[in-house]
Amino acid sequence: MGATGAVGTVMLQILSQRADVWGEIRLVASPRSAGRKLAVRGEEVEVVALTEEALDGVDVAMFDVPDEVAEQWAPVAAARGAVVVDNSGAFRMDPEVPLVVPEVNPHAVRMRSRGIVANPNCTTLSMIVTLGALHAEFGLRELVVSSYQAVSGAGHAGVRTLREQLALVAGTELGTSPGDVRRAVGDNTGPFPEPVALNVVPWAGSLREDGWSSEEMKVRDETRKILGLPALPVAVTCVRVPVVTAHSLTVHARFEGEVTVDEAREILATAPGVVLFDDPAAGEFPTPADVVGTDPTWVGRVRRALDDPTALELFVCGDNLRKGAALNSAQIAELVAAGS
Ligand code: 2RA
Repeated sequence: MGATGAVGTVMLQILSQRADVWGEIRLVASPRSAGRKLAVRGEEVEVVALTEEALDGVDVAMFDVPDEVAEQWAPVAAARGAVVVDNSGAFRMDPEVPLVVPEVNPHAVRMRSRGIVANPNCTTLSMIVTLGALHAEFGLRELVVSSYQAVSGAGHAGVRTLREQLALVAGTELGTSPGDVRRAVGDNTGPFPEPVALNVVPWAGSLREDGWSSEEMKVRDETRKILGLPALPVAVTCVRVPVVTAHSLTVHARFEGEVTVDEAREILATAPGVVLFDDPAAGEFPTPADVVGTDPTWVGRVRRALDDPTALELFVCGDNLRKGAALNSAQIAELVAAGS
């Protein structure tokens, strides 16, 4: 469901690249996109509109649709016998719906009494595999993170907006006086509250209580649920940056006892789904421009906190459309298909 969206498009590539455990793959989208033909597993498949009949005979339904569509249709799909893997925010905090990251809490996939398994938000997913590996060894006690989120997190509209704004500012002297970028891009801020070209925007999502954004609340709540730490202190600031794809985060993680960088590096070097890329003396650390299009979470800048021997500082970077969305959904679906 949502085959033509930004995540759906990547999902078709991922389903075409991974071991093919699927029989029929049915592509479903809004009536507006019905009739389009899209390639998956080397075949052209016609997109059909989302109806009850489109769900007939489906074993696993991967949803990447807005919250309100998932809220309405995921229970319909589950009632017709499908296990739903949902990438919306509609069910993530439902106690009867597991929130699963296969490298971190694969066992949770079985606890799906509603027939729905939730896929975390891309910002949480971009750091949680790294954090899960460190938590398993050291016992996480507190987290402070800032995100540097790519515009594709806001879908095709986000990417279009950045490209249009870049075209308006490229080759100019803009960015040197207050408001000059804003005047150049006009009202064309798309899904973002401020210009994103030549800028950073300390906002993602919608307004929640006391000035927090929905995105910040998701990172906190989802991290707690996935790691099974319901009282974990988490402080988050989410920021949008002029990057097309791949979210990055700075992470300050405090653990139960003293930690060393050597131990942390050993854990990260062997953790499934993580690549340690950390040699600042050689200019080596992950950046979105290098990790985009890849599957792992990349981690670098591993340091022990200067003022706290129980804390580590990290920089993590991952493709928000792959591990941050479609790949994690596909991995969950594969666990279900394998009998979990
Ligand atoms: C964003 N995390 O980057 C959101 C999308 N799920 O906007």
